[in-house]
Amino acid sequence: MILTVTLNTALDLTYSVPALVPHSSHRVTDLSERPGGKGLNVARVLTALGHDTVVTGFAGGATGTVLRDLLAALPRQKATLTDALVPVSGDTRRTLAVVDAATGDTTQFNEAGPHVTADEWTALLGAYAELLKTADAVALCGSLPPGIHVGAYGELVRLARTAGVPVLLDTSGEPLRRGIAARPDLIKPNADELAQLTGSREPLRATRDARRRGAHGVIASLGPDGMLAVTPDGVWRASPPAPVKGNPTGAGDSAVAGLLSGLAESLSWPDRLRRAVALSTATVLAPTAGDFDRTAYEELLPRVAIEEHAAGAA
Ligand code: TA6
Repeated sequence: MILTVTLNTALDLTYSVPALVPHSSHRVTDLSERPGGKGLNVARVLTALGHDTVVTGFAGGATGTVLRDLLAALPRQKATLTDALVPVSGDTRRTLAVVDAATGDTTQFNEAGPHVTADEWTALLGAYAELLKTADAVALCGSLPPGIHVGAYGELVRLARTAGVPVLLDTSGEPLRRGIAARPDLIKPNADELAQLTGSREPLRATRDARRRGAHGVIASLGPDGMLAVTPDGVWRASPPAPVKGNPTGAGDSAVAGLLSGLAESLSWPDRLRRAVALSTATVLAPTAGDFDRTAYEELLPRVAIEEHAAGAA
C-alpha cells in the first residue's frame, strides 16, 4: 500500500460566485465540501489509479468528524482508501476556496489548524512507525498545525529511510528546509517554494540547488509550464500540450499521486513525469476542485512532451 501523511488535514469548502468583488457581498451559486489537506487529495487520486492507500495525520472535533464521514462516503474505486487518522482534541481546520465564475480565478483561505499536544504527536509517531512496516512508499504533505515542531518532517523522513520506505516530501518554508536535510527521495516544490528555499527564480539553477541541499530527486512544478525533474538518473522537462484554464486547487497533489504511483509501479522517469503532468492538467480541467477529469487525463497522457536536458545528469 501507499501511505500519505497529512498532519494538517482540512475540510475543504469551495464557493463559486458570479464575480469576486472586494468590499461587497456575494451570492454563492455553487458549493462543495470535501475531505482535504494535501495528503488526502493525493490519496483520492492514488485510489482512482488503482493503488490501495492508507491516510494518516490528525483529525479532531466536529469538523474532524465531518471530514472522516466524508472520507468514508467517497465513491468506491478500484482500490481501497483506509482511514488511519490519529484523533486530536482540537478542531480540524477548514479551508475556503472562492471561485470567481467570470474569470475562473480562485482565491484561497486556509485556517491554521488545531493545536497538537506532545502526547498527540507521540501517538502519531507510533501509528506512523507501524504503518511504515507495510508501506511501499510514503508521501508527507502540507503545512504543519500549531504545536508541531518545525523539524517534524525531518523526523518523519528519517523514520521512513530507516524503515527502507521511499519518501516524498511536499511542503514549504522552514519545514521543507529542515525536511530536505533528512534526505528524502523526492521533493515537489512549486516555483514560489523553490525561490523561497534557494533565492533563485531560474528553474534549473533553483532545482539543482534544492537537490544539493539533500533531496535525491527534485521535481519542480512550474504551473502551466509543466515540470522540471532533476534526478540522480538525469534531467527532464515535461510539458502539457497546451495551457488550460480552470481551478488549480489540488493540481499539485494530483502530480504527487502521479509520481508516487509511477514509483510504486517502477515506471521510467519520463513515464512518471508524463503521468504527473497529465494528472495535474486534468485536475485543473475538472468541474469539482481537487478531482481529476479521467477522460481528459487519458487523452492528455500520450500528448505530454518530454525533453531530456542536454547536460544529462544532475
Ligand atoms: O492543494 C490544495 C489543498 O490541498 C487543499 O485541499 C487545502 O486543504 C490546502 O491545499 C492545504 O494546504 P496547506 O499547505 O495549508 O496544508
